[in-house]
Amino acid sequence: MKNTLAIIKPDAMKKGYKDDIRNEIKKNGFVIVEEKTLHMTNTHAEGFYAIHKDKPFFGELIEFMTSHESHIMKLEKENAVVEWRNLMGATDSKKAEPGTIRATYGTDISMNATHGSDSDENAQIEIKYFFHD
Ligand code: FUP
Repeated sequence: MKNTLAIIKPDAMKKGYKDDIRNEIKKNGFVIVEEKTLHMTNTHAEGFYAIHKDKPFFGELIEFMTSHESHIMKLEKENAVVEWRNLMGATDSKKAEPGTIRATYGTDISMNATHGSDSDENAQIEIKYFFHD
């Protein structure tokens, strides 16, 4: 599978890291096939993270994702899901390996700069969610 969904989250957008992160993505051999900047509504964010709706951090997650614009990208590369997750690093920016995007541009487990689909199946669902193709 060649595609995945990447999001530059509100924390990184607010800090002006959009171009730096896009450049890292391209430097690492991904093609940005489609992209758009979007200020998520509650409906967008709650639908996107529906799988986490019973988690204790859900309210905080929705508040964060609707706090500012996000930049949403459909990426293409061989083995895109795994390659993008490797480039992002661990979910918690404090634990992410040095040099990864989350270590470089994120702060902690909630403000972690970027999102990436976790499976080919979810990548297809998430791409459709934001790019109605
Ligand atoms: P990931 O697949 O790496 O994005 O991580 P998860 O699906 O486990 O979590 C989705 C998002 O929920 C994370 F990006 C940030 C947020 N989160 C928290 O805010 N607190 C937590 O304890 C766990 C996740």
